[in-house]
Amino acid sequence: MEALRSLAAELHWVDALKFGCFTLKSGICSPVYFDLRVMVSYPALLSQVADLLYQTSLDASVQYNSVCGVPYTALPLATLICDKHQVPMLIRRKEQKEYGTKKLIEGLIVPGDTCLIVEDVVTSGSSILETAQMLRKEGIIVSDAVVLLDREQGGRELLEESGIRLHSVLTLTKLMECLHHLGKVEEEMVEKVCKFVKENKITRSASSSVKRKCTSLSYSSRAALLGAHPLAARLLTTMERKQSNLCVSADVTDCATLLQLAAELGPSICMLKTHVDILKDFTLDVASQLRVLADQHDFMIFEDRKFADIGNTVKHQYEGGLYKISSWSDVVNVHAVPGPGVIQGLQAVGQPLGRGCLVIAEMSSKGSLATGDYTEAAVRMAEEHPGFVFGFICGHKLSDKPELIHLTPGVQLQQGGDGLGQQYQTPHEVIANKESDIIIVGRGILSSSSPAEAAETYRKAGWEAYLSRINKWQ
Ligand code: S5P
Repeated sequence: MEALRSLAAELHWVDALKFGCFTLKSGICSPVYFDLRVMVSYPALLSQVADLLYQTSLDASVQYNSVCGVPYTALPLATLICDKHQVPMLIRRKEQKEYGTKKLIEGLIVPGDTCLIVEDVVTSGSSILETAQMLRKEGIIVSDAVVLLDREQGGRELLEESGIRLHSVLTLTKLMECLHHLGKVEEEMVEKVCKFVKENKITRSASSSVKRKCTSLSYSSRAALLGAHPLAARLLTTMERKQSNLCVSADVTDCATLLQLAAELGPSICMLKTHVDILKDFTLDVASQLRVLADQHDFMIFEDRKFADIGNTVKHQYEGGLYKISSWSDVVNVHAVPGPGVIQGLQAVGQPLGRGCLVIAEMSSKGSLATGDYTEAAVRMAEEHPGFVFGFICGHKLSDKPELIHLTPGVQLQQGGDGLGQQYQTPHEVIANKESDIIIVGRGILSSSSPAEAAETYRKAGWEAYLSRINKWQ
């Protein structure tokens, strides 16, 4: 008990525990917030915590061959434990590469070995679970996790259901008791925190219902959702009617071929993606002809312009110049790198015209920097502009908002690449496993001797993958 009180006092002293009203990701106001990352600035505290974590696993008689810290806060803790007790360490990569063979677990992987997971705070247990799943994929056994602080909001029970026993140095209740005993918090705050914990338990049904909601809904039911962008609603309706989640990337260099492709593939697609700046003979008249074909066959035009400048510049690029993109293209896309101004600039032009925009949250190319925190920031940026942004370019489902549409490029019937960094996943992988909504296919179709037949093959593959995904939940 003395060790725990001294730990509580230390954590309080370094400002790792904050009391007040903190808005969580879910929008709930929490009376307490932990910022345990600051521990790295206090080496004595860091080793004290590492020792307590080790002792806790020892007390519970946990047997293991290696230790893996959940990134990032627990990485130094795992390092200290491994160094002091000479246990091999495994590192989980935080930036989950969606393409290629980049390893997700670094270190010597010995299938059949048991790994102990180390974490700083557990709320729902999802970060531990994610780490466990990655280790288990490599054949490593995960049966125990040790954590500094269990917030007692249901994480322990959810982990138990996945075969992971949770051992904690401190629970939130015990921590509050210690702080109260030390005179650091008032009785009133202790009660407030206890009440919060009781009222905010995360249960299996609550955590899976969101996932179920997004991945099991049909395109047409998502079209009817309140909050769906009108253009997204129209697109989802078209997809259901044409039984197509196929966007063809018409990367051709002359207008005659572009118009011919649009006419031939029109019945099979929900969207046609263009790069008008690679056309050697673009005219606005061609854009008008393309518009007529789009309306006739009910597909959307997506000019893959990838805007990436300040708001004022992209406004001009979207509206003016030779291409006058906003006058004929339903959809454009943006890089998140300039910050929200790029969306606001485009929105000023596009929203009054009923256009929509996609945020590039991930890229299919090898070595892409659009991963991890960048991707998360891009998703937030999209969610913050619902009037104009209706989805993402990405490798897998990123947002739980069912009204946002995920489009994935880098798709072919066989996995592989093109020698210039492009990486391909199959339609089934993208739609059924990665839970994206639309496949974007270029050369897989264009290089065929019969693009119309190839488009039908891809349409069917994408549609079957979609049906298998939603039927899984029925
Ligand atoms: O990350 C991306 C984003 C896009 S929009 N990776 C991509 O490949 N694209 C585009 O999708 C790319 O510019 C090209 O037009 C298309 C893929 O073509 P494919 O021939 O490799 O299928």
